[in-house]
Amino acid sequence: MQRRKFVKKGVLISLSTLLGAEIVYGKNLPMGYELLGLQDPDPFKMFDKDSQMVVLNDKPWNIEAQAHLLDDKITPNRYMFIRNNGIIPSNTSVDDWTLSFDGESVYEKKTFSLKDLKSKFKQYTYQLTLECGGNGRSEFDPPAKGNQWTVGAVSCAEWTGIRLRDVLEDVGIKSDAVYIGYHAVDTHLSGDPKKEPISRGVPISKALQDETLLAFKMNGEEIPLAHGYPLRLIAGGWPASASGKWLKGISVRNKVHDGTKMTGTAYRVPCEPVAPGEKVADENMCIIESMPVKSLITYPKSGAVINEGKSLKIRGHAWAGELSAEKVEYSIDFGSSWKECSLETPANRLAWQHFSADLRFPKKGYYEVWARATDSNGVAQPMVLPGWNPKGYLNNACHRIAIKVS
Ligand SMILES: Nc1nc2c(c(=O)[nH]1)N[C@H]1C(S)=C(S)[C@@H](COP(=O)(O)O)O[C@H]1N2
Ligand SMILES: [Mo]
Repeated sequence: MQRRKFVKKGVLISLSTLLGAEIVYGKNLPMGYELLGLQDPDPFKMFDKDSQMVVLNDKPWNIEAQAHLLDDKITPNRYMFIRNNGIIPSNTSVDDWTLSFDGESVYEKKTFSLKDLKSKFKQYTYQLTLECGGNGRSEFDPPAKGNQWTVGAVSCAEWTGIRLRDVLEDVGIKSDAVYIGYHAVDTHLSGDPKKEPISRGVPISKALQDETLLAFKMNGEEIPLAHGYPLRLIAGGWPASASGKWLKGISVRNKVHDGTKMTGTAYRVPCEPVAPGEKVADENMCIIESMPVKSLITYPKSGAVINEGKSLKIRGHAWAGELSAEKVEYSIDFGSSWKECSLETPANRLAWQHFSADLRFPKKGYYEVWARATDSNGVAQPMVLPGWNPKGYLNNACHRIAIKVS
């Protein structure tokens, strides 16, 4: 007689996380059983997100914030955007989680248990800005295919983990190492277990930075499932696609990593500017590295009404990839004059910076407040849409909000 197979404990735990409740008789569930509660899920409950978050796609789940939801200095889970290329794994159990290092540029493959990683290496905590390369895509014309992100695919949470550098030192890498690539356990939309939904990476120099983490905590707690539980690579300041969730492997490569979404037009832009709509050959597309300078007004919410004679305090964040923001200015006259905001220094490298200003309006009427950040190289955000590119990446145009004085 064949024994009936039951759902494993680790799977049950992840299913419970997705459902937001314990599956009381879970040990009776046969393997492969489809729970009704997961068939028509409420994404806000399932992912513990605020109901003002905007669902752009449910297969796979892609959810963005709105500017005013990102007002916290450190982004809490409920306002953090979700970007998935495949299906969120349900077999994530910390108990038997491992991370393997392989590739041309390691002497031999080495596997660590998550427990070992946590106990063997020193832990660090940093606030790290993660912005999807496609944030702002919805404004490009001709339009680019993909999730139509407006401004909400950015976050700055506090991540705790160990330095990838420390582990690479322990593994031992050859001098010809040029890139690392990540491997994860989310499934391809086709369901084909041999296909990876995404496997990106960063040059070895970025991998060896202090702030590049193998993270197992977000904002002081276990990483929420949708954001990479139980282990995630974090490479702040670069397109967030470089920060692999549900991390199971790191390949140390002797050439530029060629995993899924590293090649062709994925996360690449034309090396030289092109006219909108122009076809660009693959060999003329360059990998996006550090993200460009950008800012977001997070208070007040666009459309706010204030009384005549009252001043208005605005605030928000600015970030600049590998660089820092040197100044943030605002304009209330459609960019013909600018005044400086006060700007805080970052909590650490690669964290977004907070700005604020007290605004006065000359009389009753309609205004728009624009914000413009300048990075430490003196490069400012454009006021109009920057270089069109086939996949609609890197829109760092100035953010604006509407204000009525009555
Ligand atoms: N394993 C895995 N890692 C991934 C992805 C993914 O689909 N699978 N998406 C990437 C992309 S494109 C982005 S923008 C960020 C989004 O991170 P978040 O969902 O935690 O906000 O995760 C990156 N890491
Ligand atoms: Mo992304």
